[in-house]
Amino acid sequence: MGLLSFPVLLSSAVLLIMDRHMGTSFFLSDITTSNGALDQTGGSPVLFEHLFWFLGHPEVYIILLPALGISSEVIATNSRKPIFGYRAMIGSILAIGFLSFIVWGHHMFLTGMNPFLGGVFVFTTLLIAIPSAVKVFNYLTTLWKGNIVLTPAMLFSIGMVSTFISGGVTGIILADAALDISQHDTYFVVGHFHIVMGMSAILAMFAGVYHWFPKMYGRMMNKKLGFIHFWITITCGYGVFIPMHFLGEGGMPRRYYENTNFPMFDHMLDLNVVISIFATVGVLSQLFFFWNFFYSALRGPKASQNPWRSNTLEWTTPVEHMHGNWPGDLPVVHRWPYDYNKPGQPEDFVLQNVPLEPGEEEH
Ligand SMILES: [Cu+2]
Repeated sequence: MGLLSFPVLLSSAVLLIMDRHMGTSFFLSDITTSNGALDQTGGSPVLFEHLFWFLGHPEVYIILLPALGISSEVIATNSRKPIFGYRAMIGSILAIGFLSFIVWGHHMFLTGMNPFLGGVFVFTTLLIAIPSAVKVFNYLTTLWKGNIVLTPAMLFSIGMVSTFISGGVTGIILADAALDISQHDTYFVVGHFHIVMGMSAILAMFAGVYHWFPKMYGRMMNKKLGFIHFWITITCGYGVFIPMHFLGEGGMPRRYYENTNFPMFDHMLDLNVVISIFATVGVLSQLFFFWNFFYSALRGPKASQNPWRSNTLEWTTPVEHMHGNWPGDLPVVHRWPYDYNKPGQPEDFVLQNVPLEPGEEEH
């Protein structure tokens, strides 16, 4: 996705340099300055927006998709169940990746672009709700009747599913060209994307750190500090971004340096104070994480070979770091990574390099 989207931004940057220094007018229409009209005319500033958002929307998903992958792994491991709808999960992630390239216009409904074109972008954007919903339902069904183990990584992954839902729902409002008229460039947008993409990506990043920390440092992180970190982080995250939707409904614009200059926003001051308190506490609570991270990396209790009783190959490497990961021959993969609670097995997990027994179904 990066390979396909970043070159477009880079090309537009080149065109911008040419506009500024070589007398071209790719992005300049009739522009009057205090010195009179510019010589260059005939271009379109909206073209720059098109090229920017052709990068901008896929770029959001470049951040989000690894979060979905990490959560799939952590949720299956800690539910002690195969991930529900494995093929649908793969199909959905590919569909989200593909669709992300044909929805950029939903950032531009109010640029004066043709309403028919806007309608096309409404359609493609709303299509993304389908694979996203498939993923959410598959996460929930994976949890359903699982032997759930609430590690900090698991809590952060479930938190990711929560923010993916609550932020996704407001995306349906913003994806609609008509509803977007009153929400565009307000705090509603800020609240929406920070929940669905900012919080989801960060929660899953923490899930990944807590989950693979024993692999990275050979030591365990402190669980209690992890729980404290999770509950304060998610409470403050929601405490910051949910009220922003109401600020947006109230008409407060984003990107203003100083809203107190405008008396019509005064009645929303209290809500902004609430947001600032949650933001301050939320940021401070990250100290629990940093303390836990650095203390555990140096002094934490030694990790066992496979602390989460996971199936995947990384947990078969020796605890001591070594070149090439495995001593001797590379391990051979005999089974998929989700053989949790497989009937007829002595344990509730089977490492991927364990050969299938005679007569054993693959999965
Ligand atoms: Cu977008």
